[in-house]
Amino acid sequence: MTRTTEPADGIRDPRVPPPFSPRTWRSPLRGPWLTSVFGVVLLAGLPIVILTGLLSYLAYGPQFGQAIPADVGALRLPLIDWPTSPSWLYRLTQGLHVGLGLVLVPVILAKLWSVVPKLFAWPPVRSVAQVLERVSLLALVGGILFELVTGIMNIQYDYSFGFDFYTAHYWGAWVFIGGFVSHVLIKLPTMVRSLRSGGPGRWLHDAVDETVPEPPDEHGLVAVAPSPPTMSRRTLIGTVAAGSALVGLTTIGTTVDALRPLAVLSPRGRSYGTGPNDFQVNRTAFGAGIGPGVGDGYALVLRGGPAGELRLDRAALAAMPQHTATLPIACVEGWSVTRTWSGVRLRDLAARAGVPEPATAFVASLERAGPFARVTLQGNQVLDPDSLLALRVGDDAGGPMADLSLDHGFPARVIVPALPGVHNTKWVGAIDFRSA
Ligand SMILES: Nc1nc2c(c(=O)[nH]1)N[C@H]1C(S)=C(S)[C@@H](COP(=O)(O)O)O[C@H]1N2
Ligand SMILES: [Mo]
Repeated sequence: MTRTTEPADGIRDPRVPPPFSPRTWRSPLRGPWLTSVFGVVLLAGLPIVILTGLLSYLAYGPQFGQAIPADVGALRLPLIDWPTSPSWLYRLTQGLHVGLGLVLVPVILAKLWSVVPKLFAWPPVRSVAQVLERVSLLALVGGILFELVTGIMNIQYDYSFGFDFYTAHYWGAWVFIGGFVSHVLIKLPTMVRSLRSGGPGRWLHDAVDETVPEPPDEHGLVAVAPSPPTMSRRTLIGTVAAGSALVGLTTIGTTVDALRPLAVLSPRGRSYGTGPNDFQVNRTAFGAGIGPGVGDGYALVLRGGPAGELRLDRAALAAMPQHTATLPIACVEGWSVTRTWSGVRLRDLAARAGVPEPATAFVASLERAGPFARVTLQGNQVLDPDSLLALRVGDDAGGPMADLSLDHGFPARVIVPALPGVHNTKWVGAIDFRSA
């Protein structure tokens, strides 16, 4: 075989053992074109996963110190007031973050497989440039694997790692972003060139018995001692695509009501209550230490007005003007559901408390401990006409309404358009409206 470039030392030196000898890697499918096919898919998809992840951080209200981690030093993002419209905004951004992230897993694994010989390049240190490239690859590969593992464990409710998920996922994201950006800058020309070399469908076209390795490359991806092909490139790419499609099919049901039965990988089971209360529960009343007697003697406490504290029992709340809104709950873990909610507008409660133009509202649950028992809402989130202290819930198709079940926040819960699910506080005990 004639080579256009100087071969790595390991090729001719028989003392270099596997896996560092390039002869270890025999698949005839590996090569810059194949890697670039997976690369271009990731180049299109991963920026969306990154951006929607950062948006989720912003949606948590870092200006109130309630995004996690609260203090991110130099990596502070520009603060914005998260909007309340469109009401499906967080459902879309977070559904994309989790859903697309999962769908890309097979592609990421295939891309890593396609470049694995580089991981064992010999000699390991050749030049300063090569060391820098390997460090950026470490950030890239380590970062993406860390983000995938922590993200998937989180949506599967597995908090067995001994650190805070949000904090780890946030810092891991920046390690990954650093690796990703430098990798794209370094590799973009190679990717474009490799894809062009494949021409329209050149490598895709070959059947298995026509499959030959790509021409020798300077990157060390093409096998120097290839085995005979056992599958064609299009079979490999098709298998990866089918894997992604399967992941997509078993995930989409966590956000699209009609496809709910397909969500076989969701750890949340299938039944959560009766009638309109039959939808996902993130923290159960039992888990939150809320007993069935929570409604006895219940009175919502309103604070912040000039007249001091005001108490409204459920009858008083029910006697106020009731408003109905059809709004999603969209959890940071990717699932979402649309329901019709009815109750008292938050802005009516603010006016009742004597703070008609609140800058913020601090909502406290009756739940004592628990990371999500308290939240600060922005002014626009309090004043939106669809922002409710909900007392009742119905399905998304105009069916009959029922009182909230204990698990969904009886006697009363917050529901605000486009708000991350986590901030739709259940079992609300008090709201403190603040004018500045
Ligand atoms: N008091 C309280 N409210 C809470 C939570 C909580 O742990 N405690 N979990 C939140 C989360 S993470 C989500 S996604 C929504 C889910 O609402 P649901 O359980 O009624 O579906 O409730 C939110 N409200
Ligand atoms: Mo959530």
